[in-house]
Amino acid sequence: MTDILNTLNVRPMTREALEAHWMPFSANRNYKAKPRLLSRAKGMHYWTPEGRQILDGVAGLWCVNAGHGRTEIAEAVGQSLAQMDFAPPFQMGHPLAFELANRITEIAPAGMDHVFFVNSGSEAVETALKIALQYQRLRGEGTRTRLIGRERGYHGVNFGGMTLGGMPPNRKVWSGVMTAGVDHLSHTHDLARNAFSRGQPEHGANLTSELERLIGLHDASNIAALIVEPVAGSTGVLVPPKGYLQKLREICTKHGILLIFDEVITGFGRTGSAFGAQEFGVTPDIITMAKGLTNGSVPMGAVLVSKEIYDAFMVGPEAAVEMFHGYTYSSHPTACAAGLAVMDIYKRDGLFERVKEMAPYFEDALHSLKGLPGVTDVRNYGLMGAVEYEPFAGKPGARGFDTFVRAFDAGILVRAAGDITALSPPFIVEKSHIDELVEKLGKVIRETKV
Ligand code: PXG
Ligand code: PLP
Repeated sequence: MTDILNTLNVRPMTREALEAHWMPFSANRNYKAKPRLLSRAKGMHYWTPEGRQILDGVAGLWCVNAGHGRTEIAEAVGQSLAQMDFAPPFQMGHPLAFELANRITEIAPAGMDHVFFVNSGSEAVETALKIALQYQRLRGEGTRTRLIGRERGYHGVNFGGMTLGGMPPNRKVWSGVMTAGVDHLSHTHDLARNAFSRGQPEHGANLTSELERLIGLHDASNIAALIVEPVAGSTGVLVPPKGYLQKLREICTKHGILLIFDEVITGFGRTGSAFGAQEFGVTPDIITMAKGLTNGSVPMGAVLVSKEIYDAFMVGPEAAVEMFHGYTYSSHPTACAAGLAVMDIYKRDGLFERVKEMAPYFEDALHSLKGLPGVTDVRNYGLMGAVEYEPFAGKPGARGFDTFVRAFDAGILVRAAGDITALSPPFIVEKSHIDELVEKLGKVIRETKV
């Protein structure tokens, strides 16, 4: 195989060569002093430029659900690029976009049947919020401008999603210009009562009473939407307590508040169903998705809405634009081609069912880490899992990062979320891969120097 690094004249990765690239969400100086470079991927593995094999325990970044190096995707993308590199998405269209929207609605919860394309999870969230606000105006409820999120939620990094998310570092610096009129529910993470839960924890459904409290405070007539992740991913795999999502749905319906599920991580099989909505038996009004939509191969996100919402927009003069929103790269043909190839793979290989098959083994393996020094919790759902640690004294987050770095040295890729190690392997994972992941992570945990 010819190496793209040669084809594109990539210079040797000296310290100097690393300087120009300002890396996202990274400790730039720490990384550049001791880089962790990846240059190839296939199946369950990455390889470093020196040829060291790394087992992928997080599907890249929760996105490579079907495993790496799928030739069908590469071929679809190459052919699509050669046939038509770009098509303007405004007032114009191309068949791949319409087809991909159809394929998504085929696996979506019943009644959710229109898709708006964007380029990332963050854009999906901004789009969903704008749809929610305009929808409320269109149905004559224009006073509904408040939005509600949840602590420890992650909804991307743009202004709306950052404000609605509940990650303090993301909110602190830009707090002065954050979206007005936002409130938050408490998160559901309760180690005192739910530590070492397998699947959905028993305690916490009563936290939904906070939504009723906020409705009492602000009045329902001022609230447009609630956004939550069915399982919070980025902040460390927070599985919804039994009955919690159902209760949120009931309250939203009763008060005319739209329920948005941010399924950027949980979408496309991660929980064992196409969407968390189906897995937990709760149909929201809007679903945001990204990541697994193209198996991480080409940036793409989407917003799925109910027929009721779409129909509310289809009013006014037929030649008038219904929503003043869209991106240059909305429904980009390259991304659509990737998405279509991915939908075929998920279906043909029965990958969502495979999550259900592998989940019990993954659960048992992960929970075998209970009792190791410093481990305060192990939790899981589908092929999402997390191990939480007692932080190093006075250094929150340091233990999670140290674990991630030493795990990489040991040959496994995991994700640090504060003092939590998150795992979300590709759905092609075999029992032997799970054994290797847990064995190596266990060794790293045992060798931690407190
Ligand atoms: N919503 C959710 C629920 C997400 O998980 C986004 C929105 C934003 O998507 P984009 O494509 O704009 O990144 C995400 C993304 C982590 C991690 O460390 C997770 C994400 C992104 C970066 C890091 O777990 N999720
Ligand atoms: N900034 C300028 C000056 C633009 O012309 C555009 C799009 O035309 C944008 C930002 C938005 O870019 P995008 O559509 O890729 O989100």
